[in-house]
Amino acid sequence: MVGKKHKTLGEFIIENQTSFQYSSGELSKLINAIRLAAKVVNHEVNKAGLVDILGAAGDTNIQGENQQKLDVMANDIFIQTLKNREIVCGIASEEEDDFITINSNDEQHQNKYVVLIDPLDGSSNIDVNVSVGTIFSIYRRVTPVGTPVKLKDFLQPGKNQVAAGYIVYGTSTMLVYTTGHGVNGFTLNPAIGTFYLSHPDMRFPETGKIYSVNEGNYIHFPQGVKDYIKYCQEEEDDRPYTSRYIGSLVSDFHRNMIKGGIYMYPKSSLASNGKLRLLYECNPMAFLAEQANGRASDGTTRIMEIKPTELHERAPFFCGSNKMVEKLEEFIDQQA
Ligand code: P6P
Repeated sequence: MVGKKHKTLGEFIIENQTSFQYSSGELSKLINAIRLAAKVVNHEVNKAGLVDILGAAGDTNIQGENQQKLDVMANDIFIQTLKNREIVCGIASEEEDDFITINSNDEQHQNKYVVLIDPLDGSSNIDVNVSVGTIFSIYRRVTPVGTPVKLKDFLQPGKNQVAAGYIVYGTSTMLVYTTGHGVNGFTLNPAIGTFYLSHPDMRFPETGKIYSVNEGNYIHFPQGVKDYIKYCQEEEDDRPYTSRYIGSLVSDFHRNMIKGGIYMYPKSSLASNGKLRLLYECNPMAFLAEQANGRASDGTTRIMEIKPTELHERAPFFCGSNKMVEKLEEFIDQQA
């Protein structure tokens, strides 16, 4: 008997075409471009151990981090794929110092979307075979269509996003994204290169028992965060919680969305605004979290309300099950 046919990502995009607000099919084409790039990066990531592609590429990015060859390769693949589709007017990337202006063949192009990406998040895990991911965020431009894109097109608050998502290159490769109508997860069948709808309507449980933070930085955290971590460890009610931290935001987020939990990257005496980048890490993950009935803040302010001032600015980031993030915010508020 033929098994139940799972819907493919392509079928899902066509079915939901009409729900993309004022989309003339361009947003669908954009998601399709990301789908293609995800398959190419997946192929490279999966064979990384077999060819001499591991190790630093010898350069450092604007973050001052050693660029791994796979970082650079993933960046090039996503940028080239998006350029080829002539749907976007600009791209910003963790691996690019400045934003990239896309001048379509037709100078008076009508491309109205900008894309911001972290092409390979969790890159410190690349050489040790731990899952990594790609994060993307999509906005409509705010400057006139047909003119060169400007910085203000990228410095929009996260609440303006029209779509966001991630690809997690893990034990299986998944594409998880939202266009503002809930969150859906698609699993790649590598044998035929097709993504199937495996996790429809993903939602954070209202609360959970997993907290994810690099406890090695504990002594540097603000007092409110220290108090919340101790709260998670107390023997009371449904506690102590379990500590799970992969060191790859996409993987920690994905597990917590399925099982319930909170991910924390606080500011500290070592990093006054935390480590995660607001535009292409915090905002897309915050959009997904809220669309999945979760919550995302910097400890006091909703992440998607923050007005960005720089392309690579960082923000403290707390994200996950609603009740857990609310509890964390209470502890921070008590120390305010
Ligand atoms: P730390 C990866 O570099 C990343 O941006 C996130 O994916 C991850 O959660 C975090 O940084 C890990 O940072 O300082 O705990 O090693």
